[in-house]
Amino acid sequence: MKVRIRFALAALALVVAACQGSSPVRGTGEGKVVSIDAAHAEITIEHGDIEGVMKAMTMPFTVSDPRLLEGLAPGAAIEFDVEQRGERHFVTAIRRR
Ligand SMILES: [Cu+2]
Repeated sequence: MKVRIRFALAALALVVAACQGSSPVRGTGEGKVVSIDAAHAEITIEHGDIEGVMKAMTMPFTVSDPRLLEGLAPGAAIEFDVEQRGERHFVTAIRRR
């Protein structure tokens, strides 16, 4: 049992190291604003394929700066830059289409 836990911790440390060591993956997507949660600096976007980052889906993103959400409303067509850091995705720029 102890050996198994130690192995699991070692594997986890490797994954964490791999995530921190790699530079962030970036991409640009197009989509539609589904909802905005300014209090949590979060925007949910229905987006198309983002080459090198992810397939088409609807999902929430954290914005790197809450001011990016100013003047946006559900239904707005946007183009956005996304940055993947480890398991998390951040929107770093939003442009209206
Ligand atoms: Cu997505």
